Parts: sequence; structure tokens; C-alpha cells
Amino acid sequence: MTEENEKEKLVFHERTEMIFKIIVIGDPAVGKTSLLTDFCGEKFKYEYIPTVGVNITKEPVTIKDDMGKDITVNLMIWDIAGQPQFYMLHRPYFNGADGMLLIYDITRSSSFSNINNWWSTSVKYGLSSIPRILIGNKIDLKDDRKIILPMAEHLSEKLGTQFFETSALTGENVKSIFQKIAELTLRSKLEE
Ligand code: G3D
Ligand code: MG
Repeated sequence: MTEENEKEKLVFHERTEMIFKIIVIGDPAVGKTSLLTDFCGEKFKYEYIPTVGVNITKEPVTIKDDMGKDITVNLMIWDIAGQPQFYMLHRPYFNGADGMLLIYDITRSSSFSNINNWWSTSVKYGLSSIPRILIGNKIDLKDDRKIILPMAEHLSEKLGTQFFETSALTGENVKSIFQKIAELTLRSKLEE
């Protein structure tokens, strides 16, 4: 690494306000809003942007860099309000996204197969190389599981995503997905 590059990195690390746009996509009722609510807790506050049909919330996440220093990353999380199929057509929702959470419900096969459609739409809007995580939600509903791990792992490999299973109900892995997307996004920015 050249000295110049090193300098750029440091400058980046020293920035106090780092904001990344994270979009949360997936079929209706997979638990997008519930995961956000669980993560943000009591101070959860949305701002509704009617022209785009989304709710936006900002949440700080602390990440340790390679030197063990804390970096605060603000996630500006975009959550589709109402009928996602309609908003899939809206460019402003996808424009400039830095990271993506692709969510399905492990008890509903259609929500899993539709991940391919959500992914295609993202690619259409030029997001094929941003950090992304595939998330199977509602793992507390053990008896109703339709999507087994190998299926999800196969898809995650195909789409080049990280993969997690979560429960917004019990809170299992919820922190991890937001922590991970913040980390991946920060890393990809540092590598740019
Ligand atoms: P969406 O934002 O993707 O449309 P929501 O989905 O967050 O509105 O959740 C849809 C329904 O699924 C809600 O139930 C919610 O409580 C439930 N849900 C979300 N996540 C989980 C989970 O991890 N486990 C279980 N068991 N249920 C979950 P209602 O009944 O309010 O419609
Ligand atoms: Mg919702």
C-alpha cells in the first residue's frame, strides 16, 4: 500500500459522521419491520417519505477496525411501507444504496423463491456489487419450517451473500445482521 493510500484510509477513519444507506427488501410479512423494531428498541423512530413510499430510520452501530479502534457507522435504513411489489418499480428506493438485507420467511416458500426477483431488481438498478446479506427470518417457528439450511446456503452462494437466520420474536441474531451489514459496508468503502 502506498503512503498516499494509507493517508486516505486514516482520513476516512477519522471522519466523525459516516452514513450508509441500507435497503431492506423482501416479500410482505416476512418480518422486515419487526427486525428493525427489535434492533432499534425503544428509541425507534421512523420518518415517512411519501414520494418514495418508505420509512427511514437512522441507527448508529459501533465497529472495531483492524487496529481495535471503535468506528461509529450510522445506518440509514430504508424500509418499504405498504405493498413492496409496487415500490419495486421505484428507482429512488434503490438509488445510492450502500448495503442490502434480503429477507425471506423460513415458513413460506414463495418468500424464498421471490428472493431471486428482489435480487434481479437490485441488479437492474446497478446494485450487483454492494454488500448484501440473505436472511431467513422467523426461526422460532420451528415446526413450520419449509426452507432448510442447504437450500438457503445454496442460494446465498449463488447470489454471493452472507447468510443468517433470525427471529424478530426472540431477538436471535438480530443484532448480528445489522452489525454485519455495517461492517461489510464499511469494509467495501475502505477498499474503494
Ligand atoms: P414486513 O415488514 O416484512 O411486512 P412485519 O413484516 O414486520 O410487519 O411482520 C409480519 C408479521 O410477522 C407480523 O405478525 C410479525 O409479528 C410477524 N413476525 C415478524 N418476525 C417474526 C419472527 O421472527 N417470528 C414470528 N413468529 N413472527 C414474526 P402480525 O400477526 O402482526 O401480522
Ligand atoms: Mg413492514
